[in-house]
Amino acid sequence: MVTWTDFERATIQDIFSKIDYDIVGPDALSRCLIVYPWTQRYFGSFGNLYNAAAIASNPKVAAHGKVVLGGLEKALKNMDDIKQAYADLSVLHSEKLQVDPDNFKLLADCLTIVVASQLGKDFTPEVHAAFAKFLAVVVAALRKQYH
Ligand code: ZNH
Repeated sequence: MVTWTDFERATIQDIFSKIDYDIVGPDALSRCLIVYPWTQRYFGSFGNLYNAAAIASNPKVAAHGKVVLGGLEKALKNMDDIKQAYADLSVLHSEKLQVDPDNFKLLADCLTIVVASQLGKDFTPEVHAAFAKFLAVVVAALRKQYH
């Protein structure tokens, strides 16, 4: 059972209130596809992922980035039981999409970088630590239904 300090709760809420969903989701997903190109294999239906410029301007990548951020919002709203909130999403990634779960961490790292660049000096080590914990719980919940 994950427990959160008041600081962590307030910080996670604050991060989500400050970031621009329409930028962070698309930027994090496109960064993941560029930096870790093997993650592209799951997005065969997204058309041209030929180079960094194509990925960054691909409307399907942008749309899916927003979907992923919507997924994070679900975790935000269910911080006391992210595993339960993510049960169906975990089954989907495992059984239907067959995404290698190691990739969740890679996308989480890209999310961290993009959020850091949006928050600037507000992304202190303490804020970073709270966000890292949140993403670790999200990644663990996504992995939960893999066996
Ligand atoms: Zn995922 C889908 C979330 C990661 C791949 N996703 C999805 C969705 C969501 C998500 C919400 C939708 C679902 C439905 O529809 O129902 N993801 C998510 C999150 C994360 C993720 C939150 C982390 C953080 N994914 C991921 C990765 C990958 C993926 C890493 C790879 C690499 N997903 C995916 C796919 C899909 C999804 C492929 C499907 C898409 C379409 O549209 O088709």
